[in-house]
Parts: sequence; C-alpha cells; structure tokens
Amino acid sequence: MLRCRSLIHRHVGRQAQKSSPKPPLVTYKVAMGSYSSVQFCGIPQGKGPHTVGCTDLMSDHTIQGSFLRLFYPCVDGEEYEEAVWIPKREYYLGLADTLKLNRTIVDFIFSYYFGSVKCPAKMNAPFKPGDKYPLVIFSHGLGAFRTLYSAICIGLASQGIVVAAVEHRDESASATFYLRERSSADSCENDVDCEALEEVWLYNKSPKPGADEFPLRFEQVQKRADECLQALDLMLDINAGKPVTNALSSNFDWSLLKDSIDDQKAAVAGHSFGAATAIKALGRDSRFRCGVALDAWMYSLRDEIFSTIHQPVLFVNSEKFQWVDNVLLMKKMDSTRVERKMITIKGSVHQSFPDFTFLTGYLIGKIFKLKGEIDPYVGMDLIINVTLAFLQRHLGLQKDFNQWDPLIEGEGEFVIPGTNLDLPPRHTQASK
Ligand code: VQ7
Repeated sequence: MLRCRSLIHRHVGRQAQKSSPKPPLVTYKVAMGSYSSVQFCGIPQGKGPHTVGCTDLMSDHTIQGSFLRLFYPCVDGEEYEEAVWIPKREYYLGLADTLKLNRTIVDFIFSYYFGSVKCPAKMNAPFKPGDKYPLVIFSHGLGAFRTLYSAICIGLASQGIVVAAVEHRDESASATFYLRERSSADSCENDVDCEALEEVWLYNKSPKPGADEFPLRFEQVQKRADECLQALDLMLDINAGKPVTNALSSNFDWSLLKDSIDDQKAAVAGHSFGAATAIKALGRDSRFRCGVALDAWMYSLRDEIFSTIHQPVLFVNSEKFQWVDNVLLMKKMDSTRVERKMITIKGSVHQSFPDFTFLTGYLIGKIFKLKGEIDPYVGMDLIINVTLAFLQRHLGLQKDFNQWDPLIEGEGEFVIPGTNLDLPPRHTQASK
C-alpha cells in the first residue's frame, strides 16, 4: 500500500496547474544528491495539455499476435478510472523470477505494496479525435513488460503523441500471456462464467548457466523488432479504418482512431534491450523516421546492422550503467549524413527509466539501484523533454518541443553531451 509522505521543502509541480480533483504532485526543490528525506509520490502525471487514456489490445489472441498498451490523448471526463499499473498477479511472479527471488514472498510483498498502484492514465477513456497525432512504438527492457514505462508513455501522450507500448512474446518479458482455445477435456460444460479461451503465461527465459548468451539475445532482438513492425502495421490498419478484433474485452471505441494518426510521423523508442530493439526496427523499416534509444544495451546487435540504419537516432544514457564497449557500439552509428546524438543524464541509473524509480522510498531505491542521485522526477522530465525535442526535429512536428533543443546538445544542468566515459581518442567528438 503506497502512500506519499508529506515533505519538508516542497514546491508544486506544473501539473498542479491543470484542473484536477487530485492533490497536486509534489517534487523536491533539491534535484540531486540530497533528496534522502523525500518520499515518492507515484508515477508522474503527463505535463502536456492532453488528458491521457490507455487501453490494452491483443490482436490476435495467439502468441503470433500483437499485444500492446496504447497511451493516447483522451476526452476529459470524471467517469473513467485510472489504470491499474500492474494488471495481473502473474507479472509479480515473473518479476520474482527475473530478480531471482522467491515467488511466494514476492507475490505477497508486491501485492501489498504495488497491488493498488494506479498510473495517471484513464483506462478505456474515449480517444480524442480531431488531430493527426504522431505515433511512437515503444519496446520494453529485458525482464520488464508493457506497463512498466508508463511515466514515459504518459509524458509523451500528454503532449499529443499516440504511444503503443508493445509486450514482447520472445520470452524476454518477465511475464506475458496469450490466449488459446480450451481443450475439450477441460471444456466449460455447465459453467456459465467459463471463457472459451484460457490464458497461457510465458516467463522470462534465462540463458543456460555457462552458455553463450549471444545466440538467444540475437534471436530475441529479431523477434522483438518483428513485433514492433507488426504493432506499426496494426496501428496503421486501425488508422485506415480496419475493424479491430481485440481478444481482451473492453468497450473502447477503436473507430475513433480512424484518420487520427499521421502515417508519415512514426518513430520507435525503447529502453535497454528495447533500445537495441528500436535500432533493429529502424534498420528493418524506413516507415520509422527516427529512433530514441534509452540507456541502450547494445549486446544483441551485430556490427553489420549499423550500416543498414539510415534514420536519425538519439541515445539517452544514464551515468551509471554504461561501459566503454557498449558506448563504442553506439558510436559505430555515427554518421555525417543523418543526425546521431548522444547525451548522458547526470546522477541517473539504468532503472531511472522504468516506473519503479518512483515507487519506493530512498533507501530501498538505493539498495536495489532503482534510484540514482538525481531526483527521479527531474530525471524523467529530462528523458521526456529531450525525446519530444528530437521527435519534433525529425518528424517535423509543429509544436513547441524545440524549447528543449539544448538538451539534445547535452546543454543543461543535469545533462552532458556524449558520454561520461573516457573513450579512446578518435571516438571522443562525434555524435555529441
Ligand atoms: O533490457 C534490459 N536489460 C538488458 N532491461 C533491464 C535490465 C537489463 N540489464 C542490462 C544488462 S545486465 O546489467 O547484465 C542485466 C540488466 O531492465 C528492465 C527492467 C527489468 C525489471 F526487472 C524491472 C524493470 F522495471 C525494468 O523491474 C524491476 C523491479 C524491481 C523491484 F520490483 F524489485 F523493485 C527491481 Cl529491484 C528491479 C527491476
């Protein structure tokens, strides 16, 4: 049961200016280093002008289908409730496996602490038509799943971007599911509530101890990129007015999305393994006009791929996660023909990108490396704002996101251009 403690020195965040019945989100004035007495206050609301809705789509129900959570600008209204952040218990079991912890204990603790966490997006609220929104396909990291990056997805959607957060079925998610027809042996005779389809859960597959990890990750990143392309196809079909078959029951009206997505303004983004996935997807499909790689884990990518990518890419790195060989792989994408940018967020860690960074106290956050030195809310604003600036530049958006252009150059209090690591001399200048 998460609660926000009162703060000693606090200021009211920008979202408090929006008309909201909820108490304002509070963030600390001290952005780095000394927020030890500060408590979290949950997943931050979007800072843009749009209220955000979200809905789940599984199309089709098989393991080959797409599974995604869509974040989008929605109509205002009180009647829609905020979405449950982790929507099924099996995800806790998967996280337990990923973290190599006991399932029963994790289930008990996580149900208590995180079971009632909501994300500030209204579940199944009607889509707000009347504009042509850009589209971002988002790929989660290894051991994560589609809802764990809600802060980023909501931040973008509140600024008028439709975000499809894919849940991968390559056994890199901590848990995911698809549906299959019940066998006749366990059919639903005399059970009126029984569904004809049953959930089949897939958990994170670890490489065998001592085995080479590369073949598994190489295969997974291809499947992940396929799933991003498939999600793009699905969203563009919906935009074209094709009827949607959703294996998950909801009253969401998909027809409102017809002609609401700008099919010339699609980008792909992701975190860690998801960032490698985004890079792979760029090489596979030129409909993605640019990519944003958040703390990329480049391990699964072979050198040959770098010459196949012709779109602009922004690398947003954390200070603590990166190492020289990984950054050198990013540097292989340096180009004189298209923009390749890299910045590092000071005081950030690998887990500054997913939502857990907002959902523990300081000490637990530090012990489990969920928080760095930077205030997580300040870090998240930087991640979202630099992404928006880059999307505006390369998707040709008519917005004011260029106010954050200096971040792309690594200019600002908590950012540096390029990397904090010492690279061999000939790599130090490019892509800054
Ligand atoms: O794609 C990745 N990779 C490759 N995604 C990651 C981590 C990662 N690794 C980089 C290479 S390595 O250093 O060898 C191993 C890690 O993180 C995505 C992610 C995973 C989770 F398990 C998450 C999450 F939010 C994001 O959930 C966590 C939950 C908890 C908590 F519930 F216990 F609080 C913790 Cl402590 C950590 C992660």
